[in-house]
Amino acid sequence: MADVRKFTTIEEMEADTKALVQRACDVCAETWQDRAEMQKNHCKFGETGVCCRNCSMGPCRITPKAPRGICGADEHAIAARNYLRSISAGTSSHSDHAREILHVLHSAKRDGAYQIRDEQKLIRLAVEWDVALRTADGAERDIYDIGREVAEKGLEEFGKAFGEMRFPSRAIQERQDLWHKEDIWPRAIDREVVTAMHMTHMGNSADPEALIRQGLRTSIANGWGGSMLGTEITDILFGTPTVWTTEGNLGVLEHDMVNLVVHGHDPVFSEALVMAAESKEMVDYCKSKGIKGINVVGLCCTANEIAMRHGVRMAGNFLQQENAILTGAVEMMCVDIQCIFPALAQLSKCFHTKFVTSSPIARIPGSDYVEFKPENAMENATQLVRAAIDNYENRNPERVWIPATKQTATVGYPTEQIIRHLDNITNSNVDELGSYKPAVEAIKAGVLRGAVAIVGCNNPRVRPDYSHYEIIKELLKNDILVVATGCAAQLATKAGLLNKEARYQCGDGLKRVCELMDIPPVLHMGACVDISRMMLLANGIARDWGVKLTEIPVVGCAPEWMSEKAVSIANYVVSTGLDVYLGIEPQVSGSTQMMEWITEGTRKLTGGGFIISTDPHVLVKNIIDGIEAKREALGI
Ligand code: NFS
Ligand code: SF4
Repeated sequence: MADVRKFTTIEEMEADTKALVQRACDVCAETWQDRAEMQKNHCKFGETGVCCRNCSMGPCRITPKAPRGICGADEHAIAARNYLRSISAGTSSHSDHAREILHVLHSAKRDGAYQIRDEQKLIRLAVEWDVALRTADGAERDIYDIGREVAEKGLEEFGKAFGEMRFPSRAIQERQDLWHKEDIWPRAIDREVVTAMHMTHMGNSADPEALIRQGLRTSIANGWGGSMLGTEITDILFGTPTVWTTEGNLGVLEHDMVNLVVHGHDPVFSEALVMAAESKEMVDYCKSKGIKGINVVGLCCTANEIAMRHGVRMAGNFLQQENAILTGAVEMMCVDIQCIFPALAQLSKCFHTKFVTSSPIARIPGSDYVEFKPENAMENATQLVRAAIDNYENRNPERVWIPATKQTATVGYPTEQIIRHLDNITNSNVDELGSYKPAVEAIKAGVLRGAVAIVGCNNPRVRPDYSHYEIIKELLKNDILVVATGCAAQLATKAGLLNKEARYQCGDGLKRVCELMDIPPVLHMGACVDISRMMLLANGIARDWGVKLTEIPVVGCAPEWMSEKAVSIANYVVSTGLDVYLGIEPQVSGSTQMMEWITEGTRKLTGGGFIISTDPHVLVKNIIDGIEAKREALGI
């Protein structure tokens, strides 16, 4: 008989949250649940995108009685400008993160804190970018010299004076031609963001089409630029992820160990902390205090990064960040950039938790600020780990409550790993090594109906994690493979859907594919910057199939998105020719023209568009219908 595992239900997760929030009341602390209540009845102008404060004649708000701002901008211009600014902010976040990592590669040394771990990947990139592998006299170049030159070329992508960006030429010819024809091939990352800010300044573009087009171009600068750089260079520095079995949810915190939570996005900081915590010096120091050990766990996308490279356990996703501190069992929370609640500073003061910020990009009042630089990485990290150990004695056992809930998860499926698993099932057919052809064959045969990339955040506008959960479960039943990143991947972890046993929840076709490939039905592809991996996956499937990207039964879905990064991501997925199903409405609904642009207009331009429903059951039905329609159009 099939061994059907027990998943962790949303209700069980909610029971833990409820108990933790109750503890916040006990110590007079406030949580996002309280603040969401206080913010209820959001401003309708902001919510629908028709408030403009781009100059000090305003703010101007559009109503039937006041249909234009003082300068004459209408609701379409205002909503489109606000939307483009969101895309730009999202593109900036992923890309600036990538820039930092490029600088780390540039400064990497054989005997330094950061080394080159994946030389093969570096060499492949060097070849792609015409970086010489040999010196003029034919000798092999030092891999660190190659690394430096690749880093310089990568940094040029941000601000080159002439020409266009490199990575979009990784896309299949049809996409490249389209990006050129529509004039949305980005020139340089910083340039597209600056152009977007310029276009939206008072007295410039008021034409939604022009603003949408710049939005697409800016988003490609992210997905086929900043994010792709972030992923590639992180792999080169820290190793391309491989499969690990790990655990997820707050039950990974330990009663008798020092709990150090790393939260944010940039793996440079968290990698150093993991290394420091594993060092003999710190392990011994911990023992000398009579403590069992140091337990480093991750939150949000940092968790995804280090889980895929070290098997480090994951404490949870975005709306659980306060819960971690509310357990009373966290000695230190170290954060770097993005998705960090400023509220953590106050909340941690209600417990013994030290809250440490580390980046000039994310300064938070009330935190301990220890600026983190690659030059002093290990020194800083060791000091922080020591301080966490020292703080253990301040833990008040009476204030500790760690929920028992956790699940095992198999993580770490970048494209390279997926290909490896596909190779396993092609047996002797050498021609098919290194290709997605077996996956294409499975889709053509209908064993697999298609694939959905489930990505994005949590958002208090909807029941946290519920939409992710309902949508994923339904897709699996319908033989649709799920690839996941970000906080969506964390939900899958907490639920138990990243366990290989979850195949028993799938339709017969998907179950068989999981058995043949020895994979879970939800593949963890990493952090949100790694959605660039998903673009390469879709691109590879279209290439090996010999069809257009718009034709394959592969789509994106962000059921609970909230950040501007997500707006940029959704746009680059659409630019890549794939439909995106959204569970939260973009804030442009005050403009009929903008609603038309994001759902239908972009489809005419790029072949992809948004399908929106705040009801997860409706949304998943739309996804399945969309996938079946693509199959029908292909005649399969
Ligand atoms: Ni993505 Fe990651 Fe989570 Fe959303 Fe934030 S952690 S980069 S933005 S909230 S998925
Ligand atoms: Fe008002 Fe125009 Fe200024 Fe915006 S740019 S605040 S619509 S006057």
